Amino acid sequence: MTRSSLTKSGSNSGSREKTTADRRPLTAVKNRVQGTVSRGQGKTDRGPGTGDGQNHFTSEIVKRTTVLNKPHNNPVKVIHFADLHLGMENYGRIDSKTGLNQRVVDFLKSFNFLASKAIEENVALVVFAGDAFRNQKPNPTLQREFARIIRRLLKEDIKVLLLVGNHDLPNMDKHANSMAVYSALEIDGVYVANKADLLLIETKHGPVQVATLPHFSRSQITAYLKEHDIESKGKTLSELNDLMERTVEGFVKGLASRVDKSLPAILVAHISVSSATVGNEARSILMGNELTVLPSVLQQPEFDYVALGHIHKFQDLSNGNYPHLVYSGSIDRVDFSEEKEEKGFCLVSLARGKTTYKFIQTPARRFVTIDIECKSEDPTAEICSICEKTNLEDSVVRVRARIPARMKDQIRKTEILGALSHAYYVAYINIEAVGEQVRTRNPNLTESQTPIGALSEYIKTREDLLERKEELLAYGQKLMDELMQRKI
Ligand SMILES: [Mn+2]
Repeated sequence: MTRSSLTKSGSNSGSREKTTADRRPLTAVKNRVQGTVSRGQGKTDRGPGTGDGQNHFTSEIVKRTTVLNKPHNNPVKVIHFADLHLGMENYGRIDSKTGLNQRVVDFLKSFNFLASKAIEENVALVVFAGDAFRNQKPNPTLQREFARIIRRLLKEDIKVLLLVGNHDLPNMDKHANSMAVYSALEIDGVYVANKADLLLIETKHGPVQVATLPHFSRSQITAYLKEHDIESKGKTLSELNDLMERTVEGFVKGLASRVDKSLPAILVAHISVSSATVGNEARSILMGNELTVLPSVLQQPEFDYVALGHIHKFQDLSNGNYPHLVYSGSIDRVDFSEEKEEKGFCLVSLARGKTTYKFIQTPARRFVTIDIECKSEDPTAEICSICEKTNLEDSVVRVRARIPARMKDQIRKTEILGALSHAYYVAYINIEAVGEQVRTRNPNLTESQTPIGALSEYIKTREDLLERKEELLAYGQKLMDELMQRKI
């Protein structure tokens, strides 16, 4: 396995040599094409005071004039994954071995599985489509664990492209994104993309063009429009959406026009596509707070594969057209909304005009919902029996039982917990009482009533008792008399 490209990242070995002769002529081109990327060496548009989040949009068109090396004949093997969300800790305890939350261990396990697959399959490039951590401020432990896996890939001469997603973005433009340390260190083989750009990455299987479209918030696009004197005021919401979608389309077409058609090209984007099926992660999309684009905006023929991130469900939106337009989904389950989803990543065989891919499942944590409609006279036993019979090994489980309201007090939760002891984690047990009559308070029943007066009012409301009214009142009076006597 060649380690030739690890010139800067490897400090523990002096014996590595640059062997790839075909790499040299590309360097100049590479730097030019990458000019707008925040890798430190990109000097082209890093004006004074520009932080990591600034110049989010590509501001110049870099034209390549140098003739590139011929691509290799074989396809380039690429892994596309997204939405790692390292640091999600719901439904997890601290793992005593590692000191990490078990859910973090789960996500790392899936990520390591991906790295092993990349090595085993001799992958040349790993494309990450955004949202590395739960938020933009991952703690040092999470950063270390993430870096360890990136290092595993680099050691095998696998190039890594990290696209900035919404969860990676700082609140302030001048602050760093969650993966900015990789650009600050200028680690050879790692590319952090925080703006619309076209990169040329020389992999061990040949050159690959990667067009990058990080997450854009509506306010960023509004600012962009303002900067470019495009009027966005006074428009209706739908007119504004159209304008924003056209703006993104302009970015994509601009990138597509720069693609060298003799080489394979990928578009990687962290964005929501209107035809996608969304889960919990996308509440803001459904609520219209987020920019959404049509598949056709991204599915430009200049590209051979469109690697999407943001939506956690794996899905191919290409609708029979070329190139494939794919959400790889997240590599592990974040919550119950992802219970039924397959989790994994895409192994792409990238070749000009004939790219294919397959979905590979990760060993993601199982989530299981047990829904029970109780019918028997002992709902606890009924719930326990179903829980015991369900395969809950290594699973996060929740129980949702519906029981007749009159039995509500009979539920023994400790017994149900016992019946779930073979699960990895019990999220919750929810008992819903059904058929409970909604009683409205009779306005005539007040504290100023005598007990017998109150009983009389009550009987009036009960048709089934009315014919025995006198009898019931007599018994009631008798009881009251006895009570009064005892008191005395
Ligand atoms: Mn996202």
